[in-house]
Amino acid sequence: MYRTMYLIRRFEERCAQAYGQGKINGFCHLYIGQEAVAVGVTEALRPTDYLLTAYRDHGYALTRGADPGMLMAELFGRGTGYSKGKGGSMHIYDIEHYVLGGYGIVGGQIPLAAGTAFASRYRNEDRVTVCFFGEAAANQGSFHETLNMASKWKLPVIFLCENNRYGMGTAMERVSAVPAVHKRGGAYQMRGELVDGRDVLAVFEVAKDCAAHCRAGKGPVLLEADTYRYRGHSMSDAATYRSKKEVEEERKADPIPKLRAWALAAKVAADADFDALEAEVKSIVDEAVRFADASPEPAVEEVWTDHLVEPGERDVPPRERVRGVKVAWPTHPSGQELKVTWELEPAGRAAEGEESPEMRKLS
Ligand SMILES: Cc1ncc(C[n+]2csc(CCOP(=O)(O)OP(=O)(O)O)c2C)c(N)n1
Ligand SMILES: [Mg+2]
Repeated sequence: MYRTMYLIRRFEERCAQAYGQGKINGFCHLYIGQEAVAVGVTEALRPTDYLLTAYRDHGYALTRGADPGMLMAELFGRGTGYSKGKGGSMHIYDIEHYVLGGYGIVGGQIPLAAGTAFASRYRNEDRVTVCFFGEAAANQGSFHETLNMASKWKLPVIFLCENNRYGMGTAMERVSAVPAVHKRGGAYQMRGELVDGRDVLAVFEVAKDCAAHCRAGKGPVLLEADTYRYRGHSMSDAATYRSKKEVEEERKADPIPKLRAWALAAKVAADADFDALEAEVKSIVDEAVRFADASPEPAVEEVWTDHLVEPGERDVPPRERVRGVKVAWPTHPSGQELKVTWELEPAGRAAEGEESPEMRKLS
């Protein structure tokens, strides 16, 4: 977990540098400070569980094992990137690792997550979907509409709200009638939980429990992680809406040194182990930047490709295209093999449904 959090941090520090050098264009949102959330959750899930997120998305792909060089190349707009440089920072997509984007529309990924969860139930696949979004997205209509249907259909989704306290420059308390997002689960008879998003081990434990809840057919969970981003909203934000002192205070709870201190105190690792890990990660990130720098721009003709996929057309796995390695590609049962055993609860019975503890607390 330390290695992955450190990898995200180093990778994104190099993104900031590359942005300043004009190698990354357009929007670029950094995840620095929030690493414990992606890492704790990913460790608690299976590698074949679906993952969707917003535009602050580089770190999730790294937690799933995406190729750092191809990821950096995508940000640099190079042809060796995951989407041949056509997606860029906000639209990271790595289907080999079940990372289904990267979305720039706030809250846009939330209904899509209900769709993937519906698909896995329909196909009788034992898969959980985890959908990450910010606290500002929880004020979007798509959030409420999706929670309603996901709860009604008992879809296996973890709705994971990363509450970093700001939506661009707006503090959550200024625009929310219910700033504690996890409490909103009660409105939809849904389990709601709050976790310290700076503590990777706490995130891991609660996410494991939430995934078990979903796999047991008990329906979705709304999990809120209390976290903070140390950088501006995007690379072009000077973050004047919050004080330096506030950021300094928050940095004292940085999840990376926190895990190191815990491991040293528990004597499960020594300083030398961390130093070796950090050196290894630094060389991986150096190599990623070298690879992206040396990669060609996509050919002009690429403007006309990949817009539509014909039925049955084979997609070339990105790592196969770029690295020439054989890639295990997700497959799904065909229509013939579908055996749908899941029945939707008749509408009339909803009123008899048992009240969730959250609902009881609120009423
Ligand atoms: C539908 C929509 N409205 C507005 C925007 C502009 N916008 C981009 S990010 C953002 C703030 C989102 O904040 P939050 O959901 O808390 O995520 P965070 O950036 O903090 O990770 C806004 C309003 C957008 N991209 N899409
Ligand atoms: Mg936010």
